Order: sequence, then C-alpha cells, then structure tokens
Amino acid sequence: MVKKVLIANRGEIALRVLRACKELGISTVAVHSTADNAAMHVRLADESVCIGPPPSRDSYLNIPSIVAACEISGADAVHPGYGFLSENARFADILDAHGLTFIGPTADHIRIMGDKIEAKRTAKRLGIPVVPGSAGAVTEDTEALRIADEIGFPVIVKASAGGGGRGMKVAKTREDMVVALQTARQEAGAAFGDDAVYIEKYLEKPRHIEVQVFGDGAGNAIHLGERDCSLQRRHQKVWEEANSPALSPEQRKRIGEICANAMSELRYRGAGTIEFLYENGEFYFIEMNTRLQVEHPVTEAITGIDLVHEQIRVASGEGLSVTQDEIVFSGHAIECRINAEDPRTFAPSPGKITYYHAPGGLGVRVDSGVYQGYSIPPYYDSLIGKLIVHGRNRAECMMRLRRALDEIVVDGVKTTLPLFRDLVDNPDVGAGNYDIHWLEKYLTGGAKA
Ligand code: MV4
Repeated sequence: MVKKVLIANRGEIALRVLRACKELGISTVAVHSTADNAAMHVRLADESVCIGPPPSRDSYLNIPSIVAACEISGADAVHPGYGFLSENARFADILDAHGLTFIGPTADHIRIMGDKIEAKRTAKRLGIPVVPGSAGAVTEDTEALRIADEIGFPVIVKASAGGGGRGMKVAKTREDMVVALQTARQEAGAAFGDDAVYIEKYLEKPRHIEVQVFGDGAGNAIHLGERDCSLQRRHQKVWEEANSPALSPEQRKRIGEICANAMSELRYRGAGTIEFLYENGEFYFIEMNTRLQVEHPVTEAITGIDLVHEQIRVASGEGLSVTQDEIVFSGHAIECRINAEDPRTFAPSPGKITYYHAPGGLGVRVDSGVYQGYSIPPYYDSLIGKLIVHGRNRAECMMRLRRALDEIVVDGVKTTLPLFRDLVDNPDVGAGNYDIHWLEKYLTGGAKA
C-alpha cells in the first residue's frame, strides 16, 4: 500500500481524500496556494506545503512545485482529486518518471479519453453504444454534408479536443452545416490548438446518465450503477441522483455490464465515468471521464463502497475490495451542489461565512471544507459543499432532503440553497420528469409549474 499521499487539490475534495487516507492509516500532505493558508484540508493534513500564489496556474496546476512538494515531504503517491491536474496525462507521466504513484488511470488511458474522437472510436470497438455520426475527424464540407444527410438533421459538430460542453455547434438544417463546421473548427483551433471536429446526430431531449466503473488494471472491472445528472445549467451540474429515475433494474444491469466488460477488455485501472445521453430507451456514449467525479458520493450512498479507498487500493496494486456479485444497490441518493453564488444570477459570491450550521441525522452527509469564520477566496470555483441525502426509496430521500435543506444555515455569502428548496418541492423534479434542458427552462420561467 502507498504510505504517504500528497493531495494535489483543495476545498471539499481535498478533505474527502484526506478522510479516506486517514481511515487507511496513510499519512497525508496538503499542498496549498497562499490564498488557502486557512483552509480546512491544510489544517487537518499531517503536513502541508505552500506551492505558490493564488492563481491556479501558479499553484494547483504547477507541476514542478507539486513534484518538489513530494520530494521534500517524502510522499510516495499523489491523489489529484477532480479538475486541476486530474486528467493531465503529462502529469501522470512525470510522476511515473519520478517514481511516484499517480492515483488514477495510466497516462495512455487518460490520453485516449481526452481525445473525444479516439474515445468514441475506443468505446465503439469495446461494444459501447455510441451516437450515430462520422467515423472520425471531418475535414471537407462535402464529406460533412454527405454524413449529415445520411444520419439526418439536426446534427452537432464537436471539437475532438473539447468535452464538457466546450466547442460544440448545432446545425438544424443543411443550410447551417457549412457555417457550423467552420465556426466549430475555428473555435476549436483557437481554444485548444487542435481544430479536429466530428459530427453526431443531435439528440433533442436526452437525459445525461453516467455509469461509474472501476478497474484494477489487470482485467478485473466492475460497475457501480449510474447517476442521473440531467439537472444542470451551462454544463455545470446542480443536482445528481442515483439511481436514475428513468431506468428499470434491467436497463441498469445491461448498461452496467456493457461498461464493465468494456473496461475489463481495456484493462482500465482506477475510477472512471462513462457518460451517455439517454433518449427513448436508448443509451448513446458521448465521453469518458478518467477521474473521481464531484458527484461520486451518491454512488457511495447506494452501494456503501468508499470510492477513494478503492482508488488507493488499485493504485497500490491491491486490487478491488469487491466483486460485481458482492455489490448491493440499496435505496436512493441525491446530491445538491452548494455554490457560493447568487441563486438567481449564479454570479459568484466569495466572502466570509459569518454563521454555519451543518444538517445531520440519518441518511444525511455533508462534504465541505468550510467552517464558520472561513473566508471563501475569489480565485477558484464556487463549490463550497455538497449535501448528500440517502433514503430507502426516492420518496424517502426527497423527504429527508427537504428536512436537511431546512436545517442547514450558511450566512454571510449568497448560496444556491434557495434554488434547492424550490426544486425539492417542484412537481417535475418530484416525479423525476426532467431532461438536460429542464433546469435552464425552469430558471428562465419556461418550465411547467
Ligand atoms: C450532445 C447533445 C445532443 N446530441 N451530443 C454537452 C456536454 C458534452 N459532454 C456533450 N454535450 C451534449 N452533447 C449530441 N449528439 C447535447 C449535449 C448537451 C448536454 C449534455 C449533457 C448534459 C447537459 C447538456 C447540455 C446541453 C447540451
């Protein structure tokens, strides 16, 4: 087992990883920018190293500083959390070259999935259903038109180096096609230094359903069910739940097995998330994330499995602690992302938390790095905590969520809590009746009451 883990992240996820390390008897090293001297992860870690000034590029993204922090602290492994360097293949290679363990997949697997064309080609080869579209990159207008005519309009042009909603253009008709292709190409070239684009059938009202997978790198792989992340705004997830209200147990088992078999064949190591659009009973692969995700606690709630423990185990070469047959899915879980933002405009609201009270009770979990008197710095994303609620079924989960939202108090900054108090009482949300566009329509007053 690894002995001393450097946590190359901040905020709630740094604390989340720290807790798993403590449970496993592993020493922890926090790294932090000068804006995070007073952060909870720094206080709770066994050791801490300041790695630079507030801007991420000079601290949490600064690879030489992080490698140096490993050397001075004697850490033998690095957990990257999510965001920052978590999907940086070069970082994984550099750690490897220094004899340090990257708690994540191989650099090669990160690289494959980071290239969306290569990811889709790989998924298809492994038997995962993909969105109909071009076989690879499309360079010629005539070729683009031929493919679009074949699959039918509307189509979407996506940047191969994009992902997470960056670099996409929809063409509703044949007339839009040439402009969509040109703009997508041009924007991709400017944003990513890679202008490769591909074409897909545009799905109009899908849900976003993602499957949690885990591999040991030796061909053993499992799935931990799915999460429904359709409630989002501008590609930022707001509310996630497991199971998806849209799936039957048979559909869950089938897509889960397809994903686990694919990861087994790929000899994937570590945690992964296979993202699908789901429409009219069919799954369509869009991307794979090669990291632990923000919303992983809903999966932990329904399986009882600590995903960070599993990450550390497989990175240490110990193998997974469970087989597929041993996994029992139990009840329902919902996560609300609490952001320090105006609940209507979503404008960031950094500043001092003057009063804080966390909710508690059966089935309630709060993952957060904040405390009363803490000042949220303005330099990073606005996620300040996650409220995760579990119940024996979705109705009980919603009931418990309503109660927990009533208990929690965060004063001094604006938060998204009022939005969740509205959502938990909304009939569509209550019925699980929503797609990826629902929240944005609701926020602009277009959704059914
Ligand atoms: C799509 C799509 C419709 N059809 N692909 C956006 C994020 C990126 N991961 C993929 N995205 C989409 N791809 C096809 N063929 C609609 C979206 C999309 C979306 C997907 C998931 C969650 C929220 C979304 C919001 C807008 C668009």
